[in-house]
Amino acid sequence: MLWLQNMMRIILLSFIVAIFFSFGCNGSGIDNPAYTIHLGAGDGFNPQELTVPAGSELTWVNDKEELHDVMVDASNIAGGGPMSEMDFPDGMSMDDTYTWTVPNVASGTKWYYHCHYHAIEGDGMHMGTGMVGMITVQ
Ligand SMILES: [Cu+2]
Repeated sequence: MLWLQNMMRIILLSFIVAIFFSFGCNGSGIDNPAYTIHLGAGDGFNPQELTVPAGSELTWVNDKEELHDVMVDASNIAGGGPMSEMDFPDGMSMDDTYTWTVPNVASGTKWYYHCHYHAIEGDGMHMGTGMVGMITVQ
């Protein structure tokens, strides 16, 4: 019954290999760095500028009673970007949180963004004025 023993060994080995790869290939989504940006603190975004690895999870939270939002500047060169209007069409109220995941793009990619209630947005290559912020990929 040597063939049976060998067969069992092969089945066991494939099982171990399958388990190994199911862990190894599932790297994304685990332990993505998380950052919190506060809205309204000092009449702006705090921190205003943030450099983060691709895949980071950014959460904006409104600490104040005033309505705010998070809008990528319309002329921003990199596509996508944070848009709290998707979740909060009437603005973010106190304690509302909006989360956006930084896509896997090249290091140095930037998103300029603003609060449309309290800022004039930038030209796509600079921050605007007022309540504005910037995300850079590490
Ligand atoms: Cu605002």
